[in-house]
Amino acid sequence: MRIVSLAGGIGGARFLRGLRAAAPDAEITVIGNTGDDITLFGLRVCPDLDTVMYTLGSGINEEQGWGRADESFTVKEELAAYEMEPQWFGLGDRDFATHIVRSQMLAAGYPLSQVTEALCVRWRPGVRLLPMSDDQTETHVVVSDEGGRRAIHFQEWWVRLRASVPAEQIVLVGADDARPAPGVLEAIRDADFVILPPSNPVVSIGTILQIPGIRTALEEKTVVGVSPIIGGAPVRGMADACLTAIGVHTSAQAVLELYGSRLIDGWLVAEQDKDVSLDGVTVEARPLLMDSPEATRDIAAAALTLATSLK
Ligand code: GDP
Ligand code: FO1
Ligand code: CA
Ligand code: CA
Repeated sequence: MRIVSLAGGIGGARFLRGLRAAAPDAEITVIGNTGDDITLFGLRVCPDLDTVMYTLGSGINEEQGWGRADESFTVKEELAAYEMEPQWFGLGDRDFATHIVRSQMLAAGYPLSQVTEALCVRWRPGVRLLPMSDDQTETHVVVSDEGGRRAIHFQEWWVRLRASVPAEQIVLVGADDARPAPGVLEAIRDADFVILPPSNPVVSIGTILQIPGIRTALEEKTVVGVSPIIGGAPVRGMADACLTAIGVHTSAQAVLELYGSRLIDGWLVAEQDKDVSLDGVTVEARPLLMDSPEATRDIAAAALTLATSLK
């Protein structure tokens, strides 16, 4: 069985652990979001790719959901002693090594897809992890404050401002000229079906769908999505602030409508959202909280069963 899954960070990574457990013999290709990527201190940081890699490779800080387990912050403290900015982004010592390897390979001319493959040799995530594109794209957020109206990097809005300032616009800079990374369209074409984990519909899945060619390729396939919104709220994080920015209500119904029935064939919602419906989409209600490995595996198994029945 060949499965393609798109993925953001924490929600995507946790779901993928369940998917790997539910389908141990499947060939899983993950198309990861790189819109969150940022250059800090001259190093290229890819938070969502790393979250997937560390989570599936058992190196993640489980409580936090991002960054390395057993992490220390000596380099960060030393940079702060030089008054180097930004100080609002917490890069740990172990994590720094990943960014150094990545940046060195990028500077030597390797595309991000090959760099990611090289990093995964160490982590053995058990899936093929592809960046959505080798072309650099970055999510920027338009905000207005004392400084006037300006665009800031997504990480500054999310981490420094905790999405407390309304996003007037969320833009994937570089999207128009970006091409899917090598292997992305082929993996979609060859997949038995595609699963959308409960990742952020705007800045994770929505970003991947903006890379020219990806959405159209997915529309040819059987696609089953898992709602990241339960009972009108995100389970974790500030997806509601992202949805508001694009004029979409925070509900399992509105996220399904945002994706649309051209893309989605099956949609898993939580039991309290069982009234969700859209013409052309099969909706099933299930417990959707990924609060244990078993519960997460059951959610992934339900998505696979639904996808198989719709194929
Ligand atoms: P990020 O890149 O780290 O923000 O992670 P993702 O984009 O992959 O996933 C974030 C989304 O995961 C949020 O919108 C959450 O609502 C959703 N999420 C987190 N935990 C759960 C869960 O247990 N169940 C469901 N259904 N969604 C979840
Ligand atoms: N999230 C935070 O809230 N604060 C941090 O200092 C932070 C550092 C960080 C470093 C590496 C990494 O891979 C992820 C990191 N994150 C941090 C998480 C991440 O920036 C965001 O949660 C996602 O990009 C949003 O999906
Ligand atoms: Ca993310
Ligand atoms: Ca379809």
